[in-house]
Amino acid sequence: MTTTLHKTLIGMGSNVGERVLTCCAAIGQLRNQDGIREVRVSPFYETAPVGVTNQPSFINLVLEMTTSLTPFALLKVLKSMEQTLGRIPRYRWGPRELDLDILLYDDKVISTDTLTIPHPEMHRRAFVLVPASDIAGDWLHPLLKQPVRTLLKNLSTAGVVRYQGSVPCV
Ligand code: PH2
Ligand code: MG
Ligand code: MG
Repeated sequence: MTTTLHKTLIGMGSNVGERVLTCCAAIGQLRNQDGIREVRVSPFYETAPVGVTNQPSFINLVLEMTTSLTPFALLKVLKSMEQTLGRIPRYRWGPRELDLDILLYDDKVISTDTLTIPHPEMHRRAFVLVPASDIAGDWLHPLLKQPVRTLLKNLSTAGVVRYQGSVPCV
């Protein structure tokens, strides 16, 4: 049987607990996940909180992966991984142990209550576009029709710096 493989870009963030270790654990689990392969990992960044600004700074990175999962099956896997790795439900844009968002999935456009692709905020967020440009700069945003690296040129990258500590994965 043949399987159709898709390319997807995932955003990862953490600002509670052992941020780097949690991200590394998530990367390890994704590499072992049925239906996911070829996980490419961006550099890790330390980023100032956006939206709700009185919370700790984040670790942010992105992953480019190949998957046989549909967008909704992938969403289910990511949400369950957030829980397994200790995410406690809080308010919107608040602190979180682990956040895994589907940013792009092939050139698909999806708009439902539970899932919106492309991620509706990605083109406004330097903490997404800086790591995304590192590993997927050519990827065309299917609505804005511009590559990720061009979208980044419209943004300030203040508050997004390479993480200086050690990263015990990748
Ligand atoms: N995620 C948010 C809100 N604000 N700020 C940074 N720096 N990094 C994030 O991942 C982040 C945020 C909600 O998803
Ligand atoms: Mg998010
Ligand atoms: Mg999320």
